[in-house]
Amino acid sequence: MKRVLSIQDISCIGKCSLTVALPVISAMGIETAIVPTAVLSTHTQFSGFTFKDLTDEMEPIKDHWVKEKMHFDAIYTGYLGSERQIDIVSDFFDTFKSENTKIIMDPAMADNGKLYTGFDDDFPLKMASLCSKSDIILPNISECCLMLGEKYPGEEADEETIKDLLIKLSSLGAKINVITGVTLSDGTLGFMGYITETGEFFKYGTMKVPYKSHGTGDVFASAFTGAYTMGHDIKKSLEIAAEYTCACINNSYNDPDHVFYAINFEAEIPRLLKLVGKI
Ligand code: PXL
Repeated sequence: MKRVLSIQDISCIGKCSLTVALPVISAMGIETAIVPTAVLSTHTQFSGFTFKDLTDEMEPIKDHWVKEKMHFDAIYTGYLGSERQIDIVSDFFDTFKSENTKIIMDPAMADNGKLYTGFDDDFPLKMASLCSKSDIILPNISECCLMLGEKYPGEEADEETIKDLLIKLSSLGAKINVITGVTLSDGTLGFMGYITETGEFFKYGTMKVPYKSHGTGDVFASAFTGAYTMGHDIKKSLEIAAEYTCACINNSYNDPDHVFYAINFEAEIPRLLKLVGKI
């Protein structure tokens, strides 16, 4: 069985980070090991959330796994709670990266041009420094601009603007650069990508559902990580992730009982399994 390591927080209520990565990647038949970086009562879009930092546990966990000779087919990072955690994650990459370990980074920290509560202005630059160790990075438009120190062009930025950002993003050193949450010229919502080595652009869009919620990037990155680890190629894995995320958003949109803080990712897991060819 393939084994993925996911390093991000546990938001006890929030349907994001590890409470998405664990069920989604496990459902695809992949062992999902975790390093929880913090425990929050909810994600940070609620007010009054609690936050227990787990940074001090990260290195002892790593040291134990070195003794156990653990191997990971992929390491997938999401929300990280502090600059020190970024340094420790960098050590995890150095320690566990082997020839066939893919490093997937979702620099989850911002939306609508603004950093999430709790981060200071230097944080995106620190996150940017981790990109050079990644095979693929998956920022949204806000995260991309903050890491580059570029002006935020808004959620409706056109394809030329996104291409320009992708070229700049590639200078951070990742092999494949993908910006999510992009409105394409045909009115669909999807992603645009750029392969650093070849200079090739690619893109894919799905129906734009008029519904905005939280944790969509986490659903996308988890589905991508699972599909890619299963052996689908990068573009196909990104397309599967886009189709699944769109279905989850649409499910919430059509569900009068949907919660405000996340999307109905659970309801569409059977569709994801069909998309990856598991059922
Ligand atoms: O990527 C979403 C996310 C993950 N983790 C925490 C968050 C958020 C979004 O707000 O607050 C703690």
